[in-house]
Amino acid sequence: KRTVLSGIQPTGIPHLGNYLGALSNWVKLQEASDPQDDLLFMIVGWHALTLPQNPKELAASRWDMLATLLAIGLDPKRSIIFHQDHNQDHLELGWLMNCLTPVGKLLRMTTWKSRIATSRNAEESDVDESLLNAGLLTYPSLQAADILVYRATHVPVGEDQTQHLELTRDLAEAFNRTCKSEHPLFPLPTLVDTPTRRILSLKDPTAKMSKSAPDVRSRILLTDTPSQIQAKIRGAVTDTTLGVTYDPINRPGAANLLSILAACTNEDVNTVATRYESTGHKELKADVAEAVVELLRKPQGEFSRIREERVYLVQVADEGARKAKELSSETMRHVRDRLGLC
Ligand code: AQP
Repeated sequence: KRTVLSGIQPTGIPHLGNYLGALSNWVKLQEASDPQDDLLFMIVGWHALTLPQNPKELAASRWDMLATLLAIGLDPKRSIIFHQDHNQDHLELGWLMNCLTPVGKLLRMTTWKSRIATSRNAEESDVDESLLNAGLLTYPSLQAADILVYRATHVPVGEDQTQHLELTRDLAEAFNRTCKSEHPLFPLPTLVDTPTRRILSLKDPTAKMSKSAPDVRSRILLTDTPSQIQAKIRGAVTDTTLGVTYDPINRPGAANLLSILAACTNEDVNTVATRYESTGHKELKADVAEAVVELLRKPQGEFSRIREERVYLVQVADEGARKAKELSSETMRHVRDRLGLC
């Protein structure tokens, strides 16, 4: 039996990177799963709070994210779809994980280091790290708790999450070692790789496509209209070399467009690249735009429909929280027992 778990932050409408790198893979896993597997997909509101959020926008994003998960094909009869912040067990285990996590490990997380770098760039002066909020530093421990509280075995996330999953495995081992018992409580979760590993910013192909990047033209949102998609892809940064080749190191912009096209058409990226060898970026961009418009057509229609069905969304969220809590309370009973907190 497998327990598959993944999450996404309600920090805005998901972009093509989230969709190709994570969400579409969740649906594939759901379709390929056995009936006895547990599948859990959550909207991680507590993680979103590690950066400043406007409460009204956060509330709207939480509903929109739930509508998105349903629109792309996650089925609440098959998968447990829920809000992380509806289940307090995450916080309790998160605290216990904090008590097992060496601060040095958190300080070495690349996500923490890149947040410091981002703040430095934004303020163009030295940043006093001690002023950054503690949640930003410790969120990998909470993420470990998100996974371990369901004793998840398989975690489909993007490659940017590899280091966090390693920490989760270390913490699971540390707990199993500290609280010795005949059977280790936590399985060591493995990362489920995605065929499309990383979609890059359309404006800066050295960075990943991101919800929070300041330039809205750097990302394609799942709600963008066909003309917005066409305009953004037409404006994507490429290079001046003639012809198209797949060379992620030296020609990251074109390589990104080829990866997007390959993901949309379910082909190998090198096969796609050979078709464009003797053409130019203009032709490639036109085909990428057409493929993305087609890929997003169905989820977009579903999203506009489900988004309006608030009663249904509340029902899905309540039912998801109930099922999630059922699984996590069993883990927490064992955790408290083994720690002497009973
Ligand atoms: N550009 C990307 N390419 C492939 N996968 C990606 N993911 C994120 N960006 C890309 C994967 O999407 C899942 C959910 O991500 P998240 O909402 O937890 O946020 P994030 O990883 O911090 O990325 P975002 O979307 O850019 O959000 P912000 O800007 O708010 O930080 C994860 O599995 C992630 O790997």
